[in-house]
Amino acid sequence: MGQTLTEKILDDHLVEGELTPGEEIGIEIDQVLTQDTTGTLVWLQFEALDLDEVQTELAAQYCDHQTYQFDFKNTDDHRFLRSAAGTFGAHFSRPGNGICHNVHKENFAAPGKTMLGSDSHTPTPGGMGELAIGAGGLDVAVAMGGGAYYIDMPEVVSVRLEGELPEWATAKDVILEMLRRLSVKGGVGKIFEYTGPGIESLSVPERTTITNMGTELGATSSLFPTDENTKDYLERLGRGDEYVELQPDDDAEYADEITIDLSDLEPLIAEPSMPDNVVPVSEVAGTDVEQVIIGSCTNGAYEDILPSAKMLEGREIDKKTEMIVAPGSKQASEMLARQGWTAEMMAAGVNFSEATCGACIGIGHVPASNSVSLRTFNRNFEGRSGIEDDNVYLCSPEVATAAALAGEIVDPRDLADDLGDLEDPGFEMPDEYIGVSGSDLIAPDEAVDDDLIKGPNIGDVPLKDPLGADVEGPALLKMTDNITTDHIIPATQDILMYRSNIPKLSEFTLSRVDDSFAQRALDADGGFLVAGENYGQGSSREHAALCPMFLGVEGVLAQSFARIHKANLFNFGLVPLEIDEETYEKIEQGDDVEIVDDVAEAVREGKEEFTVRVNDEWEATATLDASEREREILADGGKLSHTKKKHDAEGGAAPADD
Ligand code: MIC
Ligand code: SF4
Repeated sequence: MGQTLTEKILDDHLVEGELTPGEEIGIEIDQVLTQDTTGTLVWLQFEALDLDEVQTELAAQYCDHQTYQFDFKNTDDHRFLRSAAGTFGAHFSRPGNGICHNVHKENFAAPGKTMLGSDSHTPTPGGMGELAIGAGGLDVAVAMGGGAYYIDMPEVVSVRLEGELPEWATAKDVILEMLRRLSVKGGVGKIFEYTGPGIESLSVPERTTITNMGTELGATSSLFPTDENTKDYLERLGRGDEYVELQPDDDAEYADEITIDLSDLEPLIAEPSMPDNVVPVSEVAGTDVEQVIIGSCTNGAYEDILPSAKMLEGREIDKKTEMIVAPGSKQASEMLARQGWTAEMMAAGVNFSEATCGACIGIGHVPASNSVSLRTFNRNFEGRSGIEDDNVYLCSPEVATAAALAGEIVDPRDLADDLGDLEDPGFEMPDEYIGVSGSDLIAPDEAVDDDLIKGPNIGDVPLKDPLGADVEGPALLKMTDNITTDHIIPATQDILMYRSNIPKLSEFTLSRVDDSFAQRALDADGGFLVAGENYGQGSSREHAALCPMFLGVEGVLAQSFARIHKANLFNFGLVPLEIDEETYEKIEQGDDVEIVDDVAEAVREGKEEFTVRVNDEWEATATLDASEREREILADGGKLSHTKKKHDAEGGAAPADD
């Protein structure tokens, strides 16, 4: 039987297991990516594991999320990251050089490689044939130390693209259409492999918009085959020699197939406050817009900003609308500036930001109260923009620019009809990517540090005791479906600056849901979180497991979990148990919950169904879906303790291997 492209790449990197969907596999990782808000823990854990040198072909540390450095804690984090990259052998991308996914794509991503990154949008280079997966920082630290990465073999689903995009429809509309059809949990346990004749009409930057936002489907990754377009893109980047042709076998078998006829697509938009609230733009036309932002790792590339610049040339944006452009990389900024487009956009009323994540997580450009903001980003979770009850819509650069011109949401096709001289700007790549001074990307052999520099806010990573026989406590908080990691540990500046200081950061745990939670959890000294479907979707931040652990939470009872978050719960020794809808409905916040068993022993012995006793009155069954490896990690109190234990047992000689 023929193989899918995903299977081919995984096969080349397989160190354990078989490629059977649902079975755990271990794979070798070629490249590692980390960024400033998850990277500090990555390196602190790398250090705690007594690892002393990066073992992967390549590792890159980016400083991109908080580059304004409002507080010395941010700057200390950046200095620590530079020192860690230098000490352990990773490339270092300076603050302001750009968003990790953009800079990685431009400089390092290559067909056929595997990559693990401590950011949920790590799958971005899937658009150029790299199989890239987002993970928690501890998994990334272990992979960087030469250990395998373990996941349940996903189902590989073919997304067959046919036809060509019509005028004013873009790659963003392809992924918005996927979200409209499948929802934010439609991709859990899946890798979407794009196939079919429609691929040919999409350039690599368009493909990476799709693979980037595949994360919003909950997918493990998204992947395109490589072809002349991939070769062409690499050549324009000056890396043509890295091209490898990669295609699935003709008789490859997929778990499922979805067909999208590109020619049927029209401009789409995700309404507040979930990326899958997708409707045609025309349905919300006429809504006043006070802010428009073009940028982020989804649509912040040079090729994404250029259409907007062309639409704005010789025009002015509406007087009551602010428009900001936040390029995804300094290279994009520099090219736009050298070609005169920056000036053109400024003349139209645009403000330029440095190349940063910034506004995507509420750092800068927070919308006004009760206003609508249109963004080309990938997430519009409630409050993420920095203000509660926000109204953030997600769309393509073309739709965003049309709104800036009109002062309200408008289908760009209608705006073009109204204006008479507005044409679809199309999608264009530069002949070659130029610019970016070398000093923004520091290679390991150019490192300026050989020792770690820790500021006063950079603390140790707390360890948990091994799992005990009795696991009981109150249901501390009952939550709904689709709780995001932005709910658990928000990423706004006031909180983000404590990412390297877990005791302080934990004070903010779930504050967006209930600001009395952290204190109540500490007082209870144990207990459970209760949630509906898809608990922990969104970011890869392991802080969303680590902080509840620090507060004493012992387990989560949820109808289902998002993939990365579930792995993070194991990594920090919290028991993730699945419950059915009836149990979820019945259990109340404040109820006393007890797992009836010697839990540590049962976990080690492979028990799957546990009895949960509530208020000593009623019982229900909860399921632990875990591999043998995850059970050992859980029972040892998390991956750090588990790996240290193994390391000690082996006489301290072996590198971490799981
Ligand atoms: C996000 O988009 O939510 C983030 C901020 O990039 C996170 C990483 C983080 O929390 O630091 C992600 O996507 O993993
Ligand atoms: Fe940065 Fe936003 Fe992309 Fe996350 S989604 S990496 S915050 S631009």
